[in-house]
Amino acid sequence: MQLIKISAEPHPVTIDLGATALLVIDMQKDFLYPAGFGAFLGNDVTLLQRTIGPIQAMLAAARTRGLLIIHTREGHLPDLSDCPPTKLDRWAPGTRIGDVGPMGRILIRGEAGHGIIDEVAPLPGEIVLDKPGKSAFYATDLEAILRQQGIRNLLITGVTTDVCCNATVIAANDRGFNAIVLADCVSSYSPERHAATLATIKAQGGIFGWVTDSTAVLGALSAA
Ligand code: TIU
Repeated sequence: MQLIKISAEPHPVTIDLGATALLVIDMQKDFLYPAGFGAFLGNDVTLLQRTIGPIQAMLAAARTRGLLIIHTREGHLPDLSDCPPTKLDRWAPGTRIGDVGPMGRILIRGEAGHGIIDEVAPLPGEIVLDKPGKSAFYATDLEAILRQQGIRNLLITGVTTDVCCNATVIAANDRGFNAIVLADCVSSYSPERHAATLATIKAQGGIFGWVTDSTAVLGALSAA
């Protein structure tokens, strides 16, 4: 067992590195690049780009320490058989999942826009988990993988804070995993929703988990 103590809110958190995984959520071109899904929803995708440097630093540290690394990608099968109609029909035709954009069909597995951005690309041997929902636990093997690997703590990074990161944190908490969110490694298309989501996660003594940042985690790792 190798314990590290991370400064966090609402209080410090001590974790065993052997039971800890780094989760990199949906760092896909469709969310971070212009003319992808995020942009079609009316968002300024540049707001997400500040996460890239801190996530690169966390990936480097996790690789050095041999932490389990799991990258996720939101997306659907080409025939949309795994995409509920409710996830399509709220938006105008031409901007929906499966429609054709400059990076291929929006949020469809195998298309260019569905891919993870080069800056945080997975290395061979790292898990890449395709998910059809916002939560990384919905209709995926994530829970089984974590239990088989003896993981209890999740370092949460990726996009967006309020949507896929938040959905995953809530699902992780209900399944008995400690969710530790790195504030500089997550971002939203709305700074207000980013702040509100982090405030909710750490409220009430840490009702969903903890909020920290990459500086605190990297500091704790180098002190270990
Ligand atoms: N719209 C938005 O903020 N996010 C998503 O649709 N998916 C993820 O957060 N990955």
